[in-house]
Amino acid sequence: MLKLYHYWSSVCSQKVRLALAEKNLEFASQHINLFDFEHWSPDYVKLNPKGVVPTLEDDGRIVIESNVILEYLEDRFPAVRLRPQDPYEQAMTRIWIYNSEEIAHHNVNTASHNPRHAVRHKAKHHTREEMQAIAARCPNPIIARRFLQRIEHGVSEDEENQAYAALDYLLEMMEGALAATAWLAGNRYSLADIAMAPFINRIEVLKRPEMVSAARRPRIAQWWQHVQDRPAFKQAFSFANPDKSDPLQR
Ligand SMILES: N[C@@H](CCC(=O)N[C@@H](CS)C(=O)NCC(=O)O)C(=O)O
Repeated sequence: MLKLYHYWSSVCSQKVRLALAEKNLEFASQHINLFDFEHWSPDYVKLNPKGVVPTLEDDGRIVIESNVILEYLEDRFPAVRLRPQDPYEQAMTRIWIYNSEEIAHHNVNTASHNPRHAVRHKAKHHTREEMQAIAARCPNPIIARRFLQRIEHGVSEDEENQAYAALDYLLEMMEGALAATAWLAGNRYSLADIAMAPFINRIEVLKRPEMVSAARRPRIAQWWQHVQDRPAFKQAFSFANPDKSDPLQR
């Protein structure tokens, strides 16, 4: 039995939901509300000592890190293959999985703070002291420091600009890769596409959606349409926000 601990709009959770849907795998869903800080509760931290989502449980065995979960699902449930057979295409798959972690994730996270994360924190009406007490519960010193820094100062314009510059650079590489093949690692949809798709979805609702527009990056725009046309995409992204008080619903 598979169980996924995830948050509806978390890009890392969306990757895993995409792979589960492509592989037609059923799973029990445990929504972890990041803005009620459920990911720092003692019970959840026992599963995921980093205090982040997603976490996959497979018959009592725990796997963390979205990209590791993608690889795990591929090896454990190979009936629907999402890793190419060709060694070069496998290498390209690993590059895009790596890019999703090295470049996409933390820069999208930075760019998401002011328009998305801060808005939700504000809607919860915590006092500064309450937020500091919440940070003290975070098991991960890297995330706790970032959290404290952001509740005090937000994300500066300069940090945002740097994040967008990194994303622009990544998108340019992606546009280049899609000149050669229909999908990121070859002519078949793969874990490479799954690792990147949630970031394109997110960029569309941030401050510079033109970065992925058809006018600016026609190959990415076409690829993104093809991703969204997949039934598994529709299934994975139909997971609605259970928190109806959340000001954001995409
Ligand atoms: N490298 C990790 C990153 C996990 C991660 O940072 N997840 C985000 C959501 S996409 C999270 O839980 N953030 C909570 C926080 O920063 O407080 C993975 O890919 O699973």
